[in-house]
Amino acid sequence: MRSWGGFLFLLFLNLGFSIASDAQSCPANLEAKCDGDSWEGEFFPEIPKIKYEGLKSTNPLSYKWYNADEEILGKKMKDWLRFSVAFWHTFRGTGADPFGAPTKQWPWEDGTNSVAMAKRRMRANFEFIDKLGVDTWCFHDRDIAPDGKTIAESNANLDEVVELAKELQGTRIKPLWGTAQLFMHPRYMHGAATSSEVGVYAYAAAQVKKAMEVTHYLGGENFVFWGGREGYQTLLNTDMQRELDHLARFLQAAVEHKKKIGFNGTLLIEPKPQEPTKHQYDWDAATSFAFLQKYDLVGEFKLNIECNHATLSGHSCYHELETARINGLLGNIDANTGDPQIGWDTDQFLTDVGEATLVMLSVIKNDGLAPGGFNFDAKLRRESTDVEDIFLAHISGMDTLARGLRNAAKLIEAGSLEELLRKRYQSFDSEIGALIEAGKADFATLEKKAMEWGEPSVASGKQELAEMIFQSAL
Ligand code: XLS
Ligand code: NI
Ligand code: NI
Repeated sequence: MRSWGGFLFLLFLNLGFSIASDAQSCPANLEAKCDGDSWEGEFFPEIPKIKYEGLKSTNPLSYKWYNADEEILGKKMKDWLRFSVAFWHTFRGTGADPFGAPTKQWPWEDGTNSVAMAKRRMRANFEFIDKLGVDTWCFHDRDIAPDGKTIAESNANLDEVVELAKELQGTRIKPLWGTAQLFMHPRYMHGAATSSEVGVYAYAAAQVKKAMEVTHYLGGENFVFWGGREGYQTLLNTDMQRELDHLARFLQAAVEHKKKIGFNGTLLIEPKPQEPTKHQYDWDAATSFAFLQKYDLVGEFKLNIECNHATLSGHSCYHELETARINGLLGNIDANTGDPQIGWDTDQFLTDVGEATLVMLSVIKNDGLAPGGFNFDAKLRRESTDVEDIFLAHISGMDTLARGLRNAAKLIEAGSLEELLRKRYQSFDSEIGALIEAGKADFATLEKKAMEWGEPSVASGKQELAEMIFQSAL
């Protein structure tokens, strides 16, 4: 049995937007330089730049599989993978859960949610990104800058932090994507674009407008819509048709605004079946595709597939990726995984090599994800409380996907799976098969053939062989 109350509370705490009430530390050796955003020390003085050292290395602060500039199937590893740091988990995650207070006491936090604190955190973010050696980051408007009392005040807070982010990004770093956080504030309790309150709908529009503008200003390459509260708790009080119409119009307005401001980034819908609502409208890739088709939004949106969301909807990540890919909708991946024994969005770093290999098979077939990439929508475990753990978690997530890429390339180069697949469908390479695939075989033609052929011969599906081939690449 799932306890939804527990889920909501868990989500609230685990998304990392709750601020520790206990004042956190600021190292004494920085003296007065600890206040405001005037922190002048290094945030990660013990951590060097992370480098590729290969499998022989025993240094945990090194890459064993991820060699950014190495070419695999004609593309550099960094271009296949396009790794990105999720600001909310990495810098706002506190380790709090429904049963306990925050466990993480990052030395740079002062326990406040001030703009000055937001700016100092931003400095930590860019030092982290630089040491990890990745090129992109992802953010929600409200996790990088505090909410104000009015929209104008919130926008001003955001502008101040974004200005610093712009400076710290330099020429190499940019957002993989930005998004508006439309699920935490109580005003969004009935949803944002699907709220029953028109005032909330307008407020959400104002927030998305601004978030899109700052993403554009920072050179962001995509903009995400995750409908955390776009759904329902009970259909008895919900006009589903009206809510879906509102959501579609909201997304249409986002397209219009994107064009108006000259933002060329891809708009992405991130499916998730539930949590925090009992039922989210963007349940999975197929449901989202149907929605986009119904409202004539195909061509304007792609999908951001999150592996943990895939398993929540009863699919594998590979299924969701392939559903998106074959429909031309694979835009980005929120790289994480769930726990096989836990039924909610645990947002763990993906460390399963088999799963990573399947993920990379899809990505290779998609010829990469650009302008999307892999966003580590993943958090440290509650019990991981050393600053170093933030690095270790990302390194292991990056190495796992890099290993998956190498394995997937091996499989593709060996060609045996491809050959198995080709053979399995070869009866459709016949004259009548070609007619069927060209849409020219009517039922009368097929009936005539079936009668002529009699009982068809049916070959083995070779499932065990397929699995054997797959295993041999891991
Ligand atoms: C929550 C989502 C969220 C989106 C961005 O489950 O994964 O973090 O990626 O709003
Ligand atoms: Ni996500
Ligand atoms: Ni998620």
